[in-house]
Amino acid sequence: MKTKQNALLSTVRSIVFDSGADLFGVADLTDVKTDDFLLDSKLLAKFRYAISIAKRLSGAVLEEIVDHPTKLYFHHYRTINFFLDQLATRVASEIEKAGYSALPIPAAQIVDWQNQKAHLSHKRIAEKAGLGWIGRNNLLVTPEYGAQIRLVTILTDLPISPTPSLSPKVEEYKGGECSDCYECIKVCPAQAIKERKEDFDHLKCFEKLKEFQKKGYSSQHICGVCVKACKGRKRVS
Ligand code: B12
Ligand code: SF4
Ligand code: SF4
Repeated sequence: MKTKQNALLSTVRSIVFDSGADLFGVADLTDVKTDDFLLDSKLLAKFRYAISIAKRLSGAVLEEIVDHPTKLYFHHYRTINFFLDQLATRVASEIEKAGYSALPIPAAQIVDWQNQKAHLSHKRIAEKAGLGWIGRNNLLVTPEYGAQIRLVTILTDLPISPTPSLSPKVEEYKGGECSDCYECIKVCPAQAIKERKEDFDHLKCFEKLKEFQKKGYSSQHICGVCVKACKGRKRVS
């Protein structure tokens, strides 16, 4: 039984990396706050594990961003969402073929527009799966690529070992987490990013994104400025 599960996990990992995704991790949901997930509780109860996948954004596309989103970034944003949704569907169907259950969660679909909430938080799952930490910019920051990634999640009942927490890896360099980096604070056009990540001003950020949308930079609420600034381990090497 264990051998069959391990073989399936290794097939899933191959699908993920062969497709061009960049990071992969597994979270045990028993330790994750899920009471605010917008999923039917009976459905959610079926799944003990979550697979978290990250795809790196193009450095060249980000290069063009100065203080607002660009047309290239908007297209890239949609393309990466599409890529992640396709990949999550493939992973889920591979798991289902082997007799387990798996639910791909959309990369960027809003369920509750008033409160700007999706089915679940990909950031929270990715943090638990050891991919990175929540940075001053309120985003999931990875040592490898900073915040220059997009995320997707697949919930499953396939019993798989969770990936270890990132903390030892983070502590290896310069005090860990954001430490003495303040790059995103310097560039945020809304002054929404503060010294303490808990003080991140969600409303100021959201107002700025609405303004960008009204100006016609994109038909969706995107920005990219604090994403471009956040380069991960590279900033300290
Ligand atoms: C809705 C949404 C938004 C909304 C509001 C965000 C929100 N609710 O937190 C808006 C339009 C403002 C937004 C902005 C951005 N987003 Co957005 N967004 C989402 C989406 C679709 C759902 C988020 C969600 O439901 N969260 C549920 C809550 C409960 O969980 P949480 O996010 O962990 O919890 C936070 C909120 O509750 C927040 N909060 C607390 N009080 C308040 C009050 C208000 C008014 C708001 C808005 C938030 C808020 O604090 C919690 C801790 O951070 C996710 C995809 C997903 N399914 O995760 C992408 C996602 C979070 N966004 C992403 C990105 C990249 C962005 C932008 C950079 C835009 C862009 N693409 O250029 C900015 C970044 C803003 C920032 N610095 O945080 C990425 C993050 C990748 C990463 N590296 O972390 C995600 C994961 C999409 C993806 N598939 O990769 N986003
Ligand atoms: S998305 Fe833009 S406005 Fe919001 S925190 Fe990042 S840089 Fe600031
Ligand atoms: S740019 Fe620096 S301070 Fe901001 S989130 Fe990234 S690592 Fe943290």
